[in-house]
Amino acid sequence: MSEYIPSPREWVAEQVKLYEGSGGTDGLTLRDTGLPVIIVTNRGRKTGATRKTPLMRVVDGSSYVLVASQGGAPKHPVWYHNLKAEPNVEIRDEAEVHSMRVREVSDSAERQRIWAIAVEAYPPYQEYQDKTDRVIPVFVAEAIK
Ligand code: F42
Repeated sequence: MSEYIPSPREWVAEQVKLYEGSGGTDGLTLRDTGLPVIIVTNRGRKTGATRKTPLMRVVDGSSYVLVASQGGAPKHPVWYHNLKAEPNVEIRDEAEVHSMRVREVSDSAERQRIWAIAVEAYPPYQEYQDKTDRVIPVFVAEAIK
């Protein structure tokens, strides 16, 4: 296992600590929204270190949908580039951990369908898209067969 480097954002690092430290029984939701969160464990594309990124839990059948919204910021989050470089990840959903591979959704019809699912799960995604010039990237994570 490579070294784990926590997020420099304290509230994010705290959520990971609580969620993972409890084995997926505590810290499961985003702040005061009550909406569920997953933890994506991935590799840093430059450091090779283990990174852990909490994201909203968006499900499409047995796949997870990962939305690189970063609150509608002008730039993609760093984890977007990490996932493009190394698509094999682990996803913790409460007490379950799945080995998965992500792919960015590029087909526009597929993106439209997936985007609607994401916004239903977490409505602020639409506000984030409306306030930024970039097209917010969306990944689908599927179990490694
Ligand atoms: N972010 C989202 O984009 N979407 C969500 O649905 C979402 C939900 C969510 C729920 C709970 C929660 O606690 C956080 C949530 N976030 C969500 C925030 C998310 O977890 C990330 O914090 C946010 O998206 C920002 O991601 P980021 O990867 O840009 O993080 C920054 C702050 C960061 O960690 N930067 C590191 C640093 O040191 O500056 C870089 C870490 C890194 O990956 N480095 C790479 C390496 O090799 O190790 C190299 C980077 C490079 O330069 O290529």
